[in-house]
Amino acid sequence: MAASHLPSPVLVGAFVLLINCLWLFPEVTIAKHAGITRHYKFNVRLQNVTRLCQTKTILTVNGKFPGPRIIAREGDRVLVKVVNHVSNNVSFHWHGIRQLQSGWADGPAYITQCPIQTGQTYVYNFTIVGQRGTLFWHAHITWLRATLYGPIFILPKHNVPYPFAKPYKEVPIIFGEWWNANTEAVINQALQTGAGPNVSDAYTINGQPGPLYNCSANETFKLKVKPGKTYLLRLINAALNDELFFTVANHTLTIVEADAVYTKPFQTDILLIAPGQTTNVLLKTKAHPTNATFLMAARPYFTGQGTFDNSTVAGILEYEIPSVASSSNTSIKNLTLPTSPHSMALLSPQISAANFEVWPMLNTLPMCHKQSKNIFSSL
Ligand SMILES: [Cu+2]
Repeated sequence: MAASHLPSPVLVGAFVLLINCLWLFPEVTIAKHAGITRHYKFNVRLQNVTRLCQTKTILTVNGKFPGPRIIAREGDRVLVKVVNHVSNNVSFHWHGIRQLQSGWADGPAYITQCPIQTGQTYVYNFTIVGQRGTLFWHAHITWLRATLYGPIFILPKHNVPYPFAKPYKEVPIIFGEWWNANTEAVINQALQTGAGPNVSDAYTINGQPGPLYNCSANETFKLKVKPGKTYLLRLINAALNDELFFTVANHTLTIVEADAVYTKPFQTDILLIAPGQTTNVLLKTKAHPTNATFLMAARPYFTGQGTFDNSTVAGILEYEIPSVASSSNTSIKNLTLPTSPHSMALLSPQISAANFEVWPMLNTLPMCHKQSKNIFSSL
């Protein structure tokens, strides 16, 4: 029965068909390497929040301030279902996402879409192509982005490492601006009078103003770290108007990415980040820290006409060292202030222009790849 060992004509035909299919539709063969689809749901809701000893009602996503993080890999498709439970019209911008062939998902109200009305739902649908690093999302109608914002972590594709040693932990550091007044009233007044909007009452790190403002010592962002580890700080400036200088006392930052493009790594003890910009930095913690806590701080610098919020937001870098007392009773007086000339100027009320003249140069980042900045997305 030798014939029974030969492939039947049906099997041969099926095999030929399969080969033809793979030839004609190569995406079938690479499907398992392509991105996946990630689903998020954004419920836009009101929430009472207390800052600087005043409670006010703000718009939030899922009751969180700042809002939830979106995590995806390069090549993934992201679906965000937004449900509007508030009386304001809303829309969301995926700030810096290139939106190749999906411009209708970009988000600016009245530009690429009608805003999402009260009680309505809209699904944003886009694929992240050729970008990896940190971006962020925020509302894109009137001034709702004052409280509606959150990070976007874009990881490299599966089995593609970072072009630097894998960090021990990744942490979002989101700068924002806080007004005690209703921010819609602030922008409406400015539009009616033609003058600039009233300046903010505080800057925030991850929604917290920190100990340098009145009545906010308990509203301080703390980053607990272990000695001798590398942390990836994903910095996002979600402030409305102000370019901010950022530093961590007695620590050096290594910049590795800006606006979802890797950079040639370089070290600095201070950096400038403008509203809408993002950057990733590596922070290597000391193996044998002399103190348990260090300040991290951000503040603007401005030489033009007009008023601005000339205050400093601070957070705390706290080493988890068993032999050192817990930070629960840390007071501002015990904190180590930055000692470098630049950093001292940053926290000094008397700012010397001479100290600042060189700082804007730090914003010129060397890029690894000849990729232009994203010109498709608006602020
Ligand atoms: Cu934007």
